[in-house]
Amino acid sequence: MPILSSISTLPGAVETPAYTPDNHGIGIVHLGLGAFHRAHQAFYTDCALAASGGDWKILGVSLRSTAIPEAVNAQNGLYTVITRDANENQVRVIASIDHAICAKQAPSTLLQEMASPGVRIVSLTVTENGYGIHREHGGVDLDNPQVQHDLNHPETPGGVLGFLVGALDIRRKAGLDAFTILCCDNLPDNGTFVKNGVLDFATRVNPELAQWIEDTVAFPSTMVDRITPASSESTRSLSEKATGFIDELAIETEPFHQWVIEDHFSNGRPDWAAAGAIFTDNVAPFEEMKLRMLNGTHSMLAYAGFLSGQRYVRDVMQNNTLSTLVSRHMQAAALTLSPIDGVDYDDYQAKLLARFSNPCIAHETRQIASDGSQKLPQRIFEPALAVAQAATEAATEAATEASIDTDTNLRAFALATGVWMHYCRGVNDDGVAHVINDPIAHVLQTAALMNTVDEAIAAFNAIPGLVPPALQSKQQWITQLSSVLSSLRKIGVKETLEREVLL
Ligand code: CS2
Repeated sequence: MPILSSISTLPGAVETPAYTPDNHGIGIVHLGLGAFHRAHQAFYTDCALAASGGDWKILGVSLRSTAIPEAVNAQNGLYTVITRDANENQVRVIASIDHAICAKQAPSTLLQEMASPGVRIVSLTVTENGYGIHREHGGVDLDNPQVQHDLNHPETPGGVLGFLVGALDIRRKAGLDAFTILCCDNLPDNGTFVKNGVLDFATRVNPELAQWIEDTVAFPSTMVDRITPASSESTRSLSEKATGFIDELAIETEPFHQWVIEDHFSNGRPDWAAAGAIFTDNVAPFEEMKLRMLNGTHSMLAYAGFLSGQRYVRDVMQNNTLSTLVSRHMQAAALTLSPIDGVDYDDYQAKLLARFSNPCIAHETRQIASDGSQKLPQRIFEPALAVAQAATEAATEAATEASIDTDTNLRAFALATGVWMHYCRGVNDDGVAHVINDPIAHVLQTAALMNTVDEAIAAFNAIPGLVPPALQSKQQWITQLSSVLSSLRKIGVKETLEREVLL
């Protein structure tokens, strides 16, 4: 079977780009060429090119992998997106990626590409852990070996900050306009997060460069959403059957997609609204809603589900105990949010439950369980702190009632934290070992394996930048967390979850 590399020979049932890919130049460099980017920003850009044209094709960059760029180039940037739910499979070929390079193999080429005059946006999906930015103080993480390397070798960087600052330096010296830096990772206020890291890095290189970046580079915040599991053999075979071609880059995803973007760009942008992107001047409430209701619940169900032997999110949703806890977590998260005009949280929750239950999306609990130390602060600890703080304020008014409500609302977050800590032991209740995929896996495992519950909680609390000190100091939080963890240790995951439902 030939490799997918042209849109002219595809069967009629496959949707093809409604524009001529060769007629459009590159306007975006994207760092992080994984499945999520291919299902989300590249799809939006494909729609924008079809609707309004422009030189907005994407140069895709893998920071380390050589396999993905090789496949992208062998396929002329083309790949299939299979949109799946119980009703149908829609197959569409996307052509918005022009070509790709591996940053590790060709750092100077990438810097030159990022500095080329046509590039007006550099976007990123490098995961929460991929920035080299310190989560506590927001500056560069000087303990990160990649950051150290890039500060010492600015001409051949390997990390995100090194490339961004290096390319902006070349542009400034050449008298070119800056590009917009568009963070598309699940982090609160992600534009400001990256801005602080970039400015700190630039200040260490050259304070004048930092000032120029501050004056000219826009860092819009964004909220991105589309549930996209890692591709599998079955994804590739679905694509082969539909297209008649081999496609190493095929992805499966859900019909739903959402992109809320702060409308603040240094140098223009594609017509992403053509695919439904929402432009606003305040992304924060949308991001908080998604991080707490979708991602927070995802993390809880990933640990609870994985430890109860559920492989996929859709299996979790078929289990009465787990699905009750899923709804309960979403409700608790919704209570921590401020209202957004035109958004009904009950409706948002109902849609999330339906999305999680999509029988055609094979989203592994193991995949979501990765990098907990990078995800839980914004997904679980921040809303837990919001509940605990609101309780302190209310306590002066109606002490007893407020404290009962707080216990109930805090419980959901304590459960999510407890199952994560239990997961971090690296074995399930039957003694079967699992790999903890996390940059500080060893530290987490040591803490989780402490003899007593109190010692374990204290060890997690002592990990820098993880549990906010303000939350650690709330007695109600510690009481709820230790009750969950004691139960998990004493009667195991299954029974703890069953009892939890009855509370
Ligand atoms: C998930 C997200 O893996 C995870 O941590 O919670 O990747 C989630 O699927 C996306 O944010 C959905 O938009």
